[in-house]
Parts: sequence; structure tokens; C-alpha cells
Amino acid sequence: MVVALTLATYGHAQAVTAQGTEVMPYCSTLMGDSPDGESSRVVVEHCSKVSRADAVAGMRAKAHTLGYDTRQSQALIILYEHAYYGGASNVVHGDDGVCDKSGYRLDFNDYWTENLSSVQGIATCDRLYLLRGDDWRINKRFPLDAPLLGSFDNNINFRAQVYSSYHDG
Ligand SMILES: [Ca+2]
Repeated sequence: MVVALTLATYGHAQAVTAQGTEVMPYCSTLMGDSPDGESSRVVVEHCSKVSRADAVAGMRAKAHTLGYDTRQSQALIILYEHAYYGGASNVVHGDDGVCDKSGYRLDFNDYWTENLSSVQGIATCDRLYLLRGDDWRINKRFPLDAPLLGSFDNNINFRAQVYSSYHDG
């Protein structure tokens, strides 16, 4: 089963405050599942200035206040602003279990389309499929972890897929 996720309106690394735009270095996003390959809804995102653990805990707390059960959710990948896992990051969770050979479809927002530079895979998520160009003609499958994205650095179309090379699910 392919589960589509979207970061169309979430997944950014900045939060606008009353004082202006403040960089929030740690974010975590929880994606709901989706039927028949449609893009799924973003359940919640939380960003923190403190730590990745704080961002994930805040994400789960927000989800709980919305009545969402996060017990089955799994961390899939961590997106990074800079090469070699530096800069702002976002831990993307899916609620349909670990990656299998179909995995999850990810739709990135403008921030990550223009800033993604490295990616770590978690658990069974060991492959990332990136696309760009007209009709997504330019595409490449990266083993995860991927410290460098080559011509895709800061330059991807919004769609990607994260999946497992070995886990049948
Ligand atoms: Ca970057």
C-alpha cells in the first residue's frame, strides 16, 4: 500500500511570532494515513527551540489534545536544511507503521523544496526517491542515510517517496 503524505502547508522550519520571524531549529510533523494513494492530511506539527525530543513530545501532545492516537505512529525520516545533517530539521512521522516496499509518498512544502540538503532514514525506511524537472524527468533513488543530494540539493519538486528496500510490510 502506498500512503501519500503531504507537507504542503506544514513542515516549515520557521514560525512567525509577534516579534517577527524566528527560526525554530527543531520540528516534528505527524501525517495521517490516506486511502487509495490520495494525499493524507497533516495531523499536527510542532517546532521547538530546545531540542528534537521537545519537538516530538510537543507534536504528540498537540495530537493528543486533538483526540488523535499516536501509539501506532512511526518516525520515517528526518529532513535537514544543510548537508551532513545540519541546520533546521523536521522529523516526519507516519501513522501507518514503518516503511514497506511501497512506503509513503511525501509532498514537500516550499521551504523543503528549496532547502532540503540531507536526509536520514529511520527503522526500515532505507530508500528515498526524489524527482525534479519538467514532468519529473530527472529522478534518482538515494540510499538512506543521504548526506549529500547532488543536483537535487535545494532543488527538488514537491513530490518524493520514502520506502524500504527489504521490508515487505
Ligand atoms: Ca539546504
